[in-house]
Amino acid sequence: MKTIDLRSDTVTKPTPEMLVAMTSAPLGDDVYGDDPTVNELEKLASEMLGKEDALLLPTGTMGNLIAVMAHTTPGQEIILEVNSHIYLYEVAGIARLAGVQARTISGNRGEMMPSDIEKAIRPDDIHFPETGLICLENTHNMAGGRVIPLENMKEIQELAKEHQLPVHLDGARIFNAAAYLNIDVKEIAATVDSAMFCLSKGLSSPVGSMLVGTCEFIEKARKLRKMLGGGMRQAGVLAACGLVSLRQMTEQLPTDHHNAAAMVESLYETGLFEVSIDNTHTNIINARLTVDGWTAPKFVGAMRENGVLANARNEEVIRFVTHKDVTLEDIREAVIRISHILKA
Ligand code: TLP
Repeated sequence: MKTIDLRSDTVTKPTPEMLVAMTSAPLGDDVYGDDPTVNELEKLASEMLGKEDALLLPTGTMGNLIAVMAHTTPGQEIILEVNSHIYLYEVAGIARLAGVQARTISGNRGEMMPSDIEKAIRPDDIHFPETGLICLENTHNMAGGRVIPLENMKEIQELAKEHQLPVHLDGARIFNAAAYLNIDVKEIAATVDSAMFCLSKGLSSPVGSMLVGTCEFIEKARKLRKMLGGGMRQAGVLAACGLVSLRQMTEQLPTDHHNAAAMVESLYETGLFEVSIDNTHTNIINARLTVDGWTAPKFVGAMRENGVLANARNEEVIRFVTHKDVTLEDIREAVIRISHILKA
């Protein structure tokens, strides 16, 4: 029985082009700044995102942490959405390592209202910490890969400018957002001061994320990356894959989105899940199990026994993620296996 892995787009294997590119990439020592393949990737990423400079990092988590550290000073407060990845899933690195306090705002499916942000910006008062940064996330993971509208990001940008605050985007899946909106990724990046995006998710690289921003910001970030132990040497073997990601793999994302929409429809037809086609913008599906006697973790265990892998969000919701290593046929097969479990 073939295993159908819908746990995350992080499970994607490198493409054959990546494996070839790794073996032929010119290499150097990136801590000395002389790995030509890393330099080429950083140049391409900054051009594609429309920012002055870029930095290759091992993970998105490190990219977000470094962005927070570079934009703030310890003791400040940062504003972020209550279900954001930085707040929920990055091991409180912002508290422990950046030394900042999180001020969370409840969004509407990941989207923060500018008026709520404005209320959270601290006025000058001897008792208060200083607000140092606003963080956004697009696509929004916990909101089921929902795309935050560009208009909302522009309004937040205006507000941040009025208060002289920087804005950082956790754009782990920024290319999915751009594909959904059918716009150049530059348009999204133009609404923020810095952005992190992942090469290792739908873009299929084995390892790697990028941070983009001004030259001054990236210079600071480079030093912080070294401090955190992320200064890699012949990182060109990874950058070679990243170049394939940026040149070829963004074309895969509309297929992943189409497959997710097809899966939502099939899950809906089983009558066993609450799913929303309107909220499934990209490659992430939040499916609420509506069968008595089953919890999401228990069901995830039963799916595993039937060769379908997914993650439970909580007691009720299961997350499925589509990506290049699952085909439409795999998805149809997964839903057949799922309905068999529940009907048995
Ligand atoms: N998300 C992973 C898990 O950590 C949950 C996943 O499978 O979705 N920002 C966002 C929005 C993310 O979804 C992730 C990874 C990250 C940052 C962190 O990236 P990595 O895993 O490279 O540290």
